[in-house]
Amino acid sequence: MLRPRTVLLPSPRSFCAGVERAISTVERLLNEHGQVYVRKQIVHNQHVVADLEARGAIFVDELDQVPMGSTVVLSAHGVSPAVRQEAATRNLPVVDATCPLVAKVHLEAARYVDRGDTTILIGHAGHEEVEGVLGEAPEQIVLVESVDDVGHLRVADPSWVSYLTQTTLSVEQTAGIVAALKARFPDLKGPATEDICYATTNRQNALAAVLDEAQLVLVIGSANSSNSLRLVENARRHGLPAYLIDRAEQIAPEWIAEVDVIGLTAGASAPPEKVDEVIAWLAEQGPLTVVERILTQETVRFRPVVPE
Ligand code: 2E4
Ligand code: SF4
Repeated sequence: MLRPRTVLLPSPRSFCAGVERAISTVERLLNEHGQVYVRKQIVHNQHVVADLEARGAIFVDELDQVPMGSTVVLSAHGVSPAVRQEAATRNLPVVDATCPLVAKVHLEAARYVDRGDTTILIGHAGHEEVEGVLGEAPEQIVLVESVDDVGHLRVADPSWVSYLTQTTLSVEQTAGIVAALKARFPDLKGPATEDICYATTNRQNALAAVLDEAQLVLVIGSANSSNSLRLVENARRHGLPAYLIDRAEQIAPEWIAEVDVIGLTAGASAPPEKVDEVIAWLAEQGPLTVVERILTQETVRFRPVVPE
């Protein structure tokens, strides 16, 4: 038995409105048809994908793996116009589970590009959301990942530059990049409201509120989940050991051996049951006190997806 421990549970954590909506879209189609194709992981979480797969969802990487005429769900991270075009060409009815807050970034990108701006997208290379937004105008949207990248930017006309961001970035890191962009391009224009979404921001702020007390941070989420990774990074920047885990069994005994206070949170795509399972596992190791730290209540809900 280990010594008594406290778990601090920041709230909000786990599923956001966009994830709930994307998962229920697949569930509804499974209830109606028993089977449905989904392009890419509906959200970046192993458990969610495995559970839907067991219930009949077929996840594919690209649309050419979907038989002609079969309905295909597009994941919460959004797609480029080229993917929509391909679906139309292949006669695939599309059910679009793109989060409305990602769709908003696409609309902004199209607007900036239409008025002729060089559009700078702050985000992580290779991420599906970034690929989708870049696809709105590959020759006019430039990706920037760091302050360093800002120094190397080349733009057609420095007085016609706009920026956008991926929805799941670190609020703090992004502020530094935006400041560097503004210093380089004084006429820089940006979105009316922040592109980093409410769920990403709330999860980061809620975790930040326990970082002074915690000695270790565990973030439940999968390795390709951008918003979950940002939580781990924020905790590490605060000087704490922090780990991303999918399940309790991944917790190494030495992580918790000398620790009295653990901060435990979950990314926006990680199911709430996984948090309960980790708490149950920690309680098996020794006496445990669980304290929830509610920073804010989330009331955002999105309308269900309407088939196109
Ligand atoms: C769509 C947009 O983007 P990230 O890798 O964090 O996605 P994940 O599926 O982990 O989280 C939900 C989500 C979906 C976040 N932003
Ligand atoms: Fe939408 Fe934000 Fe959730 Fe992503 S994290 S699905 S952008 S609400």
